[in-house]
Amino acid sequence: MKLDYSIVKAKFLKKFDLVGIISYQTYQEKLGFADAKYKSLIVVGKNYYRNQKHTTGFQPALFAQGKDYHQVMTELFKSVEMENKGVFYVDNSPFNEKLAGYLAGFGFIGHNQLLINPEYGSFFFLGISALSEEFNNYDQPFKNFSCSSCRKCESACPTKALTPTYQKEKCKSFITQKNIIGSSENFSDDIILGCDLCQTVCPYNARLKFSDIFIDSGDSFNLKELLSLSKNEFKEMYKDYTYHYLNPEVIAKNIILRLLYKKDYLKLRKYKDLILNKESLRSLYLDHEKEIENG
Ligand code: B12
Ligand code: SF4
Ligand code: SF4
Repeated sequence: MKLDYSIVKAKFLKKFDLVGIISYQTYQEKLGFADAKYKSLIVVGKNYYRNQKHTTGFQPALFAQGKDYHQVMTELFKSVEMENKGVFYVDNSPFNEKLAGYLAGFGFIGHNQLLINPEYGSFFFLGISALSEEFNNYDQPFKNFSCSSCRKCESACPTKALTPTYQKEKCKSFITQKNIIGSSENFSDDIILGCDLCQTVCPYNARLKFSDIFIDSGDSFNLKELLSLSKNEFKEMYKDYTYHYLNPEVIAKNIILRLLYKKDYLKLRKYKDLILNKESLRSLYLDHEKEIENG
């Protein structure tokens, strides 16, 4: 028996801001592959836009502020009152979530690479539940909006990662989540993990309402703590935060490069002993030592 589209959608809409149901076959056809693992995908979106407090420290981008969104989205999914609602994935899924969201009618994929909805802009997380049942109806892609001739995100991108089209290796969000240095423009502001610049300038994000659930913000990182904790200690201490999976040295590297960008040598010197105890950050510091001495 087919599941009732309207009933299931209404149940999910009690917990999520955006809900769409698509056939797994349609999704596969877009990507050009075929397996019979599932019959349908329930795609969900949750607004995470909030007022980013202007703390003085080094901060993560909005997606990584406050409680871990993978946990929050999973809790919301579990609270949907329905039996056999499928296997739920957020982010770390085998699915291309933006493509699924596009097919589910959430919006269009913008030049900044993000899925944009006319009401929620692009500041919403995506999740997917995969089911072995068919539904009696499916959603359709949404066709009325596009970037048109706007290229504000391209002009705002500090690393030219959108010129002419997206290049992951140049993107600050990528560089700041990995143990790589990248160009100095990656460290031209105090957001030292992830990046929101191509979203904040987007006209579709100009008048958004705040999230009803992602309300914490104002997290900032402490270099001394990052340099003192092992990966496991960091993971345990920040287990409820989005960035818990990172090696603290990656975040420390970003702060050190930010201090170098600002030529804040005094602050850097303050941490010299701790930096020199960390093998991988040692060379980064020593490479710049001359400049620091002269600074
Ligand atoms: C890997 C990844 C990253 C990487 C690489 C990002 C990239 N753009 O390639 C890094 C670490 C850099 C990253 C950064 C960010 N990410 Co990210 N990321 C992912 C992840 C895990 C996989 C994306 C991916 O590589 N897909 C595979 C490739 C092949 O697909 P693709 O490049 O998107 O292109 C396909 C589609 O877009 C489609 N397509 C493109 N245009 C069109 C047009 C039409 C009409 C159609 C039909 C299809 C289509 O075709 C392409 C080929 O299949 C997804 C979660 C997931 N499982 O999907 C989150 C995800 C995309 N990220 C997300 C977020 C929030 C971010 C950041 C904003 C975080 C931040 N503040 O720093 C930045 C944004 C950077 C940017 N401008 O893109 C959200 C996006 C939500 C949204 N509203 O769009 C996701 C969905 C996570 C989630 N569960 O919410 N991310
Ligand atoms: S996330 Fe930042 S670096 Fe990446 S494309 Fe957007 S503005 Fe450029
Ligand atoms: S800033 Fe303009 S070009 Fe970039 S995603 Fe938004 S509407 Fe599209």
